[in-house]
Amino acid sequence: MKRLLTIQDISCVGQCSTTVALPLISACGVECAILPPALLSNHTAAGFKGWSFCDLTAELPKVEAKWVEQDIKFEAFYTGYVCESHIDPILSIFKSCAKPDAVRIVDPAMADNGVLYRGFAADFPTKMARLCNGADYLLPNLTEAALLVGQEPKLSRYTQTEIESLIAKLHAIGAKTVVLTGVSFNENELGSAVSDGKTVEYDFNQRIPCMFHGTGDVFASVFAGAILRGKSALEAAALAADIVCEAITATDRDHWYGVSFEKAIFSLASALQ
Ligand code: PXL
Repeated sequence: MKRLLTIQDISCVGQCSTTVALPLISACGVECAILPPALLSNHTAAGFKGWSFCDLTAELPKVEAKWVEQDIKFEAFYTGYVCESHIDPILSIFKSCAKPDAVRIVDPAMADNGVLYRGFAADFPTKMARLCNGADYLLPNLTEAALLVGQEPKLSRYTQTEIESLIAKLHAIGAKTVVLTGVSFNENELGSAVSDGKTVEYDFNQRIPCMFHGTGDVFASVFAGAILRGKSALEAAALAADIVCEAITATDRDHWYGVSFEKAIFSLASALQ
């Protein structure tokens, strides 16, 4: 069994980050170690009135030192929501705790719908770009992609030419494979563009006309698990999108802060059996 380290916050309530990654990656049949660089009472998205934030930056080098001392290494890293002070310690762990050919999966979780998440400064995307440089798989949504390359996020539909130009810029900041989510060329479909730097391939599902929190984390977690189980980037993106759709469909209308991904775990485990 392969061992992946996920580095992202623990939001105690809210079905995002680590509380999504751990169960979904486990369901993929991949061992999931965790390193939370911050502990929050809940996520920061609209709906919650506020949040507590315990920064664990100082803990990161201490954890790293113990892992180095004991020769604890990982086949893969998957990073999600992190803050500026976490980036250098994470880059150090990428180097010191990597098995040969360890895979880096970076979800630059920082923005959606044209705006940065509450709490991030306007220059944060330039900091996040440092974590994206060298990513084997970079998983931004359209807003994150634009901010990472210094473009104004666009809320109207992108053309295929615009999508592919955005992808080229993401490769230029150092991403090997780009999986751009939230791509849509018509009203009925929503999906992702997967590029290895030579070819761009697309995967689409029927659009579900609702906005849910935490779907990016479900997508990235399933993607990471599927990659470690030997799927191609396109196959992993397609499975991740199917699981997101199943989770959304299974979520009660009044369940506002996340998606009921728990109800899609059986499908996920079956798909990767
Ligand atoms: O789902 C991404 C995410 C993760 N962690 C925290 C967040 C968010 C999105 O808002 O606030 C703390």
